[in-house]
Amino acid sequence: MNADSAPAPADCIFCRIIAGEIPSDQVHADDRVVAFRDLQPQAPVHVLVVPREHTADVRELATADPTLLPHLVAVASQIAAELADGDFRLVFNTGAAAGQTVMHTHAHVLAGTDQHESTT
Ligand code: IU
Repeated sequence: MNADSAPAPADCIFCRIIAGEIPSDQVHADDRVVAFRDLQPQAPVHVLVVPREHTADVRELATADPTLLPHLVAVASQIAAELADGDFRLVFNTGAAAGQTVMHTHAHVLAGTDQHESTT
């Protein structure tokens, strides 16, 4: 755990997916992030890029480990190039009032021909 991040809640679903306790359709994994397809896709390619270390949201991540953000963007870019035409939207819902439902930092990568239609 990073000194600036709170401990993960025991029931964090994304921590459990990262640990392999819950299956996911994984498209990328490295020592810092994993990426898997969203269960309820809002675009032809809808992947979540999730830091392995638990933080609640991107505000907390930016403080806890600012070097992780450019890596996350690079992974998103690689996924969009591999699974779509390379163009993508990157969305961090941040806080419940902004629509965040899973309180483990994640970036939505939305790509494919009609990704501009998505409201995620
Ligand atoms: P949000 O930004 O916190 O609202 O997004 C959470 C996303 O996680 C949402 O798009 C869900 O469909 C997705 N998701 C998932 O892919 N697998 C799960 O087990 C759960 C949520 I819970």
